[in-house]
Parts: sequence; structure tokens; C-alpha cells
Amino acid sequence: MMPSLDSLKQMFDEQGYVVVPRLLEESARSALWQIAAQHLSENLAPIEYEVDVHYPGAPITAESEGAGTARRLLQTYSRHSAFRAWGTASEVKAVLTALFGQPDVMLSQCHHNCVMTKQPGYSSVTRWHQDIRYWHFDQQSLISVWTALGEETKKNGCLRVLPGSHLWQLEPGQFDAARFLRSDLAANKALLSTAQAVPLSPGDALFFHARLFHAAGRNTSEQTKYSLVYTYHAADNHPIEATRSAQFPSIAL
Ligand SMILES: O=C(O)CCC(=O)C(=O)O
Repeated sequence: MMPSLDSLKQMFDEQGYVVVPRLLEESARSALWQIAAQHLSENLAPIEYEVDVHYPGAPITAESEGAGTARRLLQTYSRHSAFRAWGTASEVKAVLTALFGQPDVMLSQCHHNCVMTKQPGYSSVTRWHQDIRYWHFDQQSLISVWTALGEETKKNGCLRVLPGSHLWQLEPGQFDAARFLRSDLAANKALLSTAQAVPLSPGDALFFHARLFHAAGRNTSEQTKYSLVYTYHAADNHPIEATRSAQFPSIAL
């Protein structure tokens, strides 16, 4: 049974994330999985490859073994009507309006808007970061919805989070040049000791704050892990002109 919207909001405000079990029903989930798998098998552009990001474990150059490993299918909203339908679904909207505390919610086409395709073999480690670090909005209160299209476990690189970290105010020196959390500082080690894995079942949706620190490991299973990720903002929280966040229009739910 779905938890009440009030209890989801309370959990979200405290922890910076909340999981809604089986928000996406099985036939729609299976259809989305198949579309994603087909786009991956056809290398349907635009795609971000592991080699593009230089994260730990990623192939180093275009000539390296595994250089064809995809990291995400980009511009998902434009890819297929089924992706559009889930991005704007009433189930998603109901939770988001409760979490934002207001009815007018927009889907950003500029951030995430992707299917994460964590492939076995050459998928990389994503270190601890806040998504907001490269985003430009009037306020930082954006929410991403990470829908598991298959099983997500530690073995295939499920997300890990630092609960409550959306409320933290850290010093600039706690971050490295790429604004990942430095793991060599004693102060950060204490923070990292609070990490929680977020395993998901197919169809579960993880709602998380753009300031929440999160990370993920490699996929050491035999199968690709597909996660559909959209980011949302309240209608009165505008992207800043001439930034990447304003590149494409947002979609009203
Ligand atoms: O490697 C992963 O699955 C995590 C991806 C992630 O955190 C991100 O793209 O912001």
C-alpha cells in the first residue's frame, strides 16, 4: 500500500529522499524497459558514454576496451510517448505536488531527462555529489524522480545516499575541484559513515532532493541496470537565463 502523502512529505523533508514502492505498474514498467533496451541496442543518439565522464573505472580513451559502454540515454522525454507519459503521470504528479507543497510542477528537459544504463563490465563509480552543483535555478529545491525499470541492488550499483544531507551547509574545502565530496578529510569521513544504500524493486520510484549527497558503485552483475530519471521544479522556481538549465523549455505537469 502506498504511504500517505503527508508521511511521504515528512520523510522527504527530514531525509531528503523517499521511496514510493511500485509507483509504476508492471505492464508500463516492462514496456519502458523494452524501449530503453532497444534504444541502447541500436545506439540511438543522443547517448552519454562512460568514456565521456572520466569517472573511476570508466574507459580512458575512445580506443580503450569498453569505450562503447553507454552511461545514459539522453533526452528521454523526446524519445518516446511512453517516456513522456511516465514523466507527466498523475501518480508522479501527486507525490511531487505533496513534496513541493504546491500544485504547479514542471519537468526540466535540461537535467537528467535520461535513462541511466549501468552496463556490466565498464560502468564507472559515481562519487559523492549533489546534483545541484551544476544547475542554475532561482532556488535549489528541485526534486529528481529515479524510477527503477529493473531490480537495483548493491551488486548492480544501486544509489547510496547520505540521509538528511540536503540540509547540510559544507565548507568549500570539503569538495574537490569537480565538486565531489573529498574522502580524505576526517570531517567528511564522519559524514560518509552515515551512508545508506537504496535498493529498489522494479517499478519503485525514489524521489530525492537536488541537494542530497548521493553516489553509486559499478555494476558487477551480468545485466544492464536501467533507471529512468527526470527532474522537476516548482513553476515559480525559474531557471536562470543563459545557463544550461534554461536551454530547453520545462514541461508543465
Ligand atoms: O552512477 C550512478 O548510477 C549515479 C548517477 C548519478 O548520481 C548522477 O548522474 O547524478
